[in-house]
Amino acid sequence: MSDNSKQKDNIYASPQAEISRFSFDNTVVEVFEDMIERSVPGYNKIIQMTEIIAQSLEPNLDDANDTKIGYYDLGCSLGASLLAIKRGLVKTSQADPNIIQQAEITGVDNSAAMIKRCQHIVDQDHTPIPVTIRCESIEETPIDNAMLVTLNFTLQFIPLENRLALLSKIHSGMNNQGALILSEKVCFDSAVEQEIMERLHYDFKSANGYSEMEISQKRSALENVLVAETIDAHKTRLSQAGFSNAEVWFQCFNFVSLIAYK
Ligand code: GEK
Repeated sequence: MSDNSKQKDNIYASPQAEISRFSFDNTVVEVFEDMIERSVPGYNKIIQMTEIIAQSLEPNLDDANDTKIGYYDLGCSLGASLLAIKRGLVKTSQADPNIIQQAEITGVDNSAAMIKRCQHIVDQDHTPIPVTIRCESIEETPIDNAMLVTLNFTLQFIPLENRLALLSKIHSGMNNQGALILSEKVCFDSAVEQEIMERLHYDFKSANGYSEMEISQKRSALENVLVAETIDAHKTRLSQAGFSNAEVWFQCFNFVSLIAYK
């Protein structure tokens, strides 16, 4: 399943006397593409569909080209989601070239190592929509006239008590046609469902070449770092933040993606 051109994730392949808290440092950045593809079922599908969703939204474009329309990828890592948005907008520009002058894509991540590599990747893409990469906490990022915001597997790393404020800020900064893609690892109220989904996720990782020890050491490193919630908890919070609709558009085992409209 994995692509040989990517550097292989071996971070937890040998036994570690003490497992430190997972962090998005240089070691993780080096293997990140391989790690996320082999660990998150449906990741590539979500990225692919982000392009389609970006294209599906209909911004109010004007001939004067003076209203900037925001597209934000919060927790952008190496920029996979923002590049998918960019591909979608480039296709949109074939029908309405004004999008090239009006769209502004912003990628935000608070890992300096991730941002450095992300900027390098983004610089290789010469299609015409401008992209700005910012190294800061997404809790600090101003959101302005946003058409699409992606929070792909990032809200799960934000302290629980800060999540509503973040979603409320995103909602306030969106225009009336705007949408949010929220992708997360989730947990379940039902112990049986939890066990089934966790086992299937384990089997997915195992089929992708991770050993039992790697899976277990990574799980320990992520404990209290990645805090998953139920789909209902996400829907309730999205509604509290002001979103009118929040629907699951994708699920694979304990990984889901929701789309919420302003
Ligand atoms: C993708 N969306 O490939 N502010 C900014 N960034 C943060 C914060 C924060 N407070 N907390 C964590 N991050 C990507 C994948 S990875 C998901 C997202 C994963 C960043 C962190 O540095 C990392 O790059 C990203 O969120 C989460 O579509 O690895 O499971």
